[in-house]
Amino acid sequence: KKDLTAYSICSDARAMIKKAREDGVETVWDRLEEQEPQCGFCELGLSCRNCIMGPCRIDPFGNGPKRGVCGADADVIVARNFGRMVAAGAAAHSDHGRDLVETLHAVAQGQTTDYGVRDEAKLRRIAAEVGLEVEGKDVKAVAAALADQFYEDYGFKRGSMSFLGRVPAKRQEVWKKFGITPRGIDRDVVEMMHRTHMGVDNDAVSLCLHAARLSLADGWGGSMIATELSDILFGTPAPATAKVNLGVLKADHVNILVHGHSPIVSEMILAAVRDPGLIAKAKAAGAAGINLAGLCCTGNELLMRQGIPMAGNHLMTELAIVTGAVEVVVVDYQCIMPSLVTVAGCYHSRIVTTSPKAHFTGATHVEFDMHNARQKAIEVVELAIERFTARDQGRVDIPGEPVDIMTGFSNEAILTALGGSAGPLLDAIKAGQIRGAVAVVGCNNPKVKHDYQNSNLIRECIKRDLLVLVTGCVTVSAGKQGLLMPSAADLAGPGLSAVCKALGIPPVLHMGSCVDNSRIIQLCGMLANALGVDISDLPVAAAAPEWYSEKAATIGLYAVASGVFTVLGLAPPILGSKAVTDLAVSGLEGVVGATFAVEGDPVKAAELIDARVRAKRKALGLTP
Ligand code: SF4
Ligand code: WCC
Ligand code: FE2
Repeated sequence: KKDLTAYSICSDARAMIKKAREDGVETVWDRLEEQEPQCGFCELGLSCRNCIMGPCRIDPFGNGPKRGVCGADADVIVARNFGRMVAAGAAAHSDHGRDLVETLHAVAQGQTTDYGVRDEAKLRRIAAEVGLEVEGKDVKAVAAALADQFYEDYGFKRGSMSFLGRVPAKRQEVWKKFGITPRGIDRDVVEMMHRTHMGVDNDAVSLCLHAARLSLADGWGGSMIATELSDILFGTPAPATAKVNLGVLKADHVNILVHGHSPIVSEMILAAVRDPGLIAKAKAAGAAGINLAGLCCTGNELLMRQGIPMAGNHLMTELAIVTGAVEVVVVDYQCIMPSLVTVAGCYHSRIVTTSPKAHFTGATHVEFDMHNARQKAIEVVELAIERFTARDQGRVDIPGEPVDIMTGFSNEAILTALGGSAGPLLDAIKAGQIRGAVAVVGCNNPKVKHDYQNSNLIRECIKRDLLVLVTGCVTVSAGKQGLLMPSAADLAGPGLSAVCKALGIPPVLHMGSCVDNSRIIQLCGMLANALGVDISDLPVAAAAPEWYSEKAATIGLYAVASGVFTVLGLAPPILGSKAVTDLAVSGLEGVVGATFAVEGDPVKAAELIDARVRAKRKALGLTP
């Protein structure tokens, strides 16, 4: 076995990997080792299972087959595989968005009392923005009209998707020129499945352009709808402080973790843990109270809006259970390792699944819908209290002390902090105090040392006076290192540091969950509009240093297709095709004004980002 320091930079992670070994619990790292060496054909994108004349694979060294049974070459196979990957990511985000549209619809029709509109002002603002009549209408009527309008974004009934008005005119021209304006979320995802069936789209460039289009249907469509409706239903985030790392678990409390993505479930669990009757029951069972903490993106949703602490990110999900202190992990969908059921089985813990779309063999299924959510959440908390009585305190080990973080930076909150408009941010950028902005987002991946690339890239960026925006699992990577507090301004370059100290904000702003990358792309649109330029002219960049998921591939592609240079810490499975690789790392510059780069070293990645920022600043007539 490798030394513990090889796995993670976090002391809480290392302590729990050690405990997992002692307790005989298998983790993600053990299974990665068992899989190695992983398939080289698949890694390069050169294997195809799209029909049963196959499976086929192309020899990357040129000695074996150059074509699949149908005649598809390396370029077509790689492009098709990548296209399906992007489609799956868009489907995940957007189907999550659909659940929020259905919830808003149910609220509007009076079909649920469990949910309601918490931010009516935002509801009215968004409805007006997308062209609906709001004057003189009551909240339910506006909600009904907005839900109907968003339903149409999933199909292809109207000419244009609701939020394309947020896209700067110059960017819209680029999309029109290359035929990549998204038309409808479901339509563009389905079309990729169609195109990648045997014998349909057999040109790598054509496939990649459609992948770009469907990613835009996610970024400016499904994800954006998920973000905006979550704010309307659960409140628009505002700055607050909270805590992070496994130390947020409490040895004397009933501990419940929420994991997955949608606030529809986690918000109901939050309401239930605050129920005085249930708290009394927990006390009667011998606990000091009920403690709720988050994992992954639904954790981010509760953190952003409610200040609920974060126990960890993707690679911490198994390890959180290894503490022996977790009664129940409530999950909905996405990024939930099926191994959690096995890990829970080694302790007294239970995995509770809640979505009809996401069953896990061996888990306890408590299905949530719009009409029963509050009641089901109470049942889950009761199960957790019952489990507490089965906990073996002798096996409990909660490592470390929680670290303080600042959260809640929605675009609304950022503009408020700046005094109402993007003007002061633009002034700071023009003056070179803030040289640019970098979104550092995405996951963990056991192929790289946990949190190392995420947190070190952030350090390198802020040193260079680049404001950093984080979402998803990077939030926890940054938070545990103290980078989400105003005191981290001391680690920033002199310009950024001064701005942060004047405003009392951290140099790294937490903007939410993965679907909330839509906030960042919207902010880019606002900055570009304020300057009268395209997004690709801005001194901005994005990075996903430790990404693992199909969703992250989709986010990366919509960032690039929106004009944002994007650095990936691990290569996507496209290297088997020179044509697709060349397009990704250079050819796209001439199409959408941005490319991907692949760089796993955080210092080198920061240098690539810095070079982009310099070039863009120079082109805008600013000091580099
Ligand atoms: Fe092989 Fe072509 Fe079928 Fe893919 S689509 S499995 S390359 S025959
Ligand atoms: Ni978003 Fe990546 Fe976390 Fe899952 S929760 S692991 S996609 S960053
Ligand atoms: Fe996520």
